[in-house]
Amino acid sequence: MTTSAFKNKDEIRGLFSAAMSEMYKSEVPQYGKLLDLVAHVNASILQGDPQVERNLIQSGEMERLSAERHGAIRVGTPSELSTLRRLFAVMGMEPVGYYDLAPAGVPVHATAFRAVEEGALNKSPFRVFTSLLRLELIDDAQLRQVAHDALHARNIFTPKAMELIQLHEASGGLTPDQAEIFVAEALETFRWHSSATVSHDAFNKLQQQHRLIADVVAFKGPHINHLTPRTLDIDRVQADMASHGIVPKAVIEGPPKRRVDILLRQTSFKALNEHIAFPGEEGDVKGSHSARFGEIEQRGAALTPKGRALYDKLLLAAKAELGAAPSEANALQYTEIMERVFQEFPDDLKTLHDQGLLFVRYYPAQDRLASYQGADLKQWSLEELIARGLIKYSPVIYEDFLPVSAAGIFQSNLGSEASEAGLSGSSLSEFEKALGSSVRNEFPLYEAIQANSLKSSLNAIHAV
Ligand code: OOG
Ligand code: NI
Repeated sequence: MTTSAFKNKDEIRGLFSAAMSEMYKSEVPQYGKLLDLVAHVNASILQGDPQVERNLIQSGEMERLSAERHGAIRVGTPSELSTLRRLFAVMGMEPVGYYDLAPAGVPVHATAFRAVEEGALNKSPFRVFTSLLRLELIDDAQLRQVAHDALHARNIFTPKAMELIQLHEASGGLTPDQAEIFVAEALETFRWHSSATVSHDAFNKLQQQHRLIADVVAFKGPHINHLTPRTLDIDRVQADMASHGIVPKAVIEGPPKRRVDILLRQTSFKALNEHIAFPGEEGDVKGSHSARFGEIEQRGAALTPKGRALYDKLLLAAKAELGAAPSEANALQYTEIMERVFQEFPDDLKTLHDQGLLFVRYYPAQDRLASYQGADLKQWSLEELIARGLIKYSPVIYEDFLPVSAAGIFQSNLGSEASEAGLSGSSLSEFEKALGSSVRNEFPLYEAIQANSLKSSLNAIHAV
């Protein structure tokens, strides 16, 4: 079989993300409400500023505006994690970035499965933030055993999904028919199950240890716990949630509102309390659990290591000044502190670029090139070409996550017992061992986009 007979992996990812969205909307009606609000806000932004719409059409993003950008799941064993890696590979998604949530008191470490090529990201940017529970952090040995047994007794993948994963590995792709079956079978892994696999008593004990532990251990599978569409104005959606009957988390995670968006801003509605049944209790609803929520995101420029270090430094300073976890009680104060502290972060594209704080995509200014016919453009440095308006640039969009923000998202959905005290002992090498492969560092991916764009811009200019 020739490779062209295979279904394109980006298309499989697109189908999967659409199927997941449909499933989640029917499972969590509140999520459908959030989608409506986001669509409403996006539409009014587009109406108010035709330039935004032109930009989106030009960059080919318009049709995907309302498609989800990411989702998240949490798994319990190395084998679950490594099989997920193989499952996501069918859809062209690779593990990028390592996120250690232990310092924020959340007993997981994580990666994001996503497409890495620019063209692939444009086709479907859908990613899955995937956390591995660190069982060793359960200090009660008996409870640790209960958790271990429950996790090892379950199989979160359907036999057909396994078969198609193996087929993909053996032949390098799936035909359109196989891909369609794969999407339906893979979806099963992410479905919600309203009955727990452990006793009510064990469930309570797991919850007491950490709500997250119960969420991962006590169910048949790693239900998708949120999906996240993109909004054109996150502050508006945050402000409007309450009047739409949606309870927002206290603060927007990530950088404050700025002229040049950087990294990632996120907020969510709080996880809903859902009834669950326990084994042996014959459909008698005995308990409840809150795990599933809806989130929105707004992405900005990817920062260089230098820019990222400045972001981390300022975020740390702002959090230290607040002196407590952000909450409803100090939300206004948090926003005031963040805006003030982040004044140290340049907020115009030229300074950000000249100081090497963000990654950019360079492009030749075709309209200006004509007037330089015959000139020896090779003698000019990049700075000079930019100063003469022959090379322009725009920010490369950040495609990854932020550990402090992720911890904030976890905590706002785990209730008040979420601990601020740091846990210790996780490591990238442990995670990679569980994953069965290394995770890619995100910085070289952005670096390559910038370097390639510079190279093709210079080629175009030198060809004049
Ligand atoms: C994942 C939280 C992290 C994000 O957007 O930062 C996340 C989880 O709650 O499982 O999705
Ligand atoms: Ni998220």
